Amino acid sequence: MTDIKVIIPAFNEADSIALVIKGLPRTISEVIVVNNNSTDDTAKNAEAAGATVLTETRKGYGYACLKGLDYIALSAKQPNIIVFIDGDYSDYPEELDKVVAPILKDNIDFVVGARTKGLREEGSMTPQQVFGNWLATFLMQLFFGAKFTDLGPFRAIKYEKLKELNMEDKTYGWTVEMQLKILKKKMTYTEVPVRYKRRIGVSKVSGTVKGSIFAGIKILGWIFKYSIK
Ligand SMILES: Nc1nc2c(ncn2[C@@H]2O[C@H](COP(=O)(O)OP(=O)(O)O)[C@@H](O)[C@H]2O)c(=O)[nH]1
Ligand SMILES: [Mg+2]
Repeated sequence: MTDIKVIIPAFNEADSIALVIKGLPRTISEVIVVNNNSTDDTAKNAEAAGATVLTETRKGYGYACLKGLDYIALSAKQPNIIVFIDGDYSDYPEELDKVVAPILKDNIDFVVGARTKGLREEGSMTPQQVFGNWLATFLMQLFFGAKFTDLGPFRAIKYEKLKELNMEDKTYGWTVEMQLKILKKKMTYTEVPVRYKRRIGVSKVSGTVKGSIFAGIKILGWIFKYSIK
């Protein structure tokens, strides 16, 4: 039986976190919510919905994901697959089966849920987010011949492969770092189109000027770092 664990980084997602957890297929062995200094009921609601709740006090998306991985490394039973999904209910958690399917059926190492234009709700991604994703994936194609079209947060990877990546980004470079390392290590990957809707609650990243600029710099920084290697 394939063991799948889900990691959800969450910062003030009290109104959406339970919907994400409950929307995931029942076949998941553990849902791990990494609460990052939330000042609302994120932790309480996640626990009530059946998730394992971890606390990471250092602020940052990457810090939260790394905390989840540290926890898994120490747990009794290691999973075969790790899925990442955001806590804001923008993704459709029930699409998890679709996202992991290429790993299960075709033995692919890594899958990105791509928020394809026709499938995402209008306004679910900000213009700067659409542009940033386009630019990042365009540069990855130019420099590395990559076939990604998105840096979407909803993604699945074989646990053994993820360990080999030695992930280190502490903030919003997390998604692009993973994709660049997949390319560098010549692991196999694919994308599946996923739906995407307007989030519940307020955006912490792309909906803020600071978040957008910071994320943009981090993402481009990773790409240029790899392009000169
Ligand atoms: N752990 C952690 N998660 C964060 C932080 N900022 C945002 N998130 C989470 O990361 C996900 C994406 O953030 P979001 O605000 O939706 O960004 P957007 O999709 O670009 O608008 C959500 O699940 C947030 O709760 C943070 O500093 N730490
Ligand atoms: Mg979001």
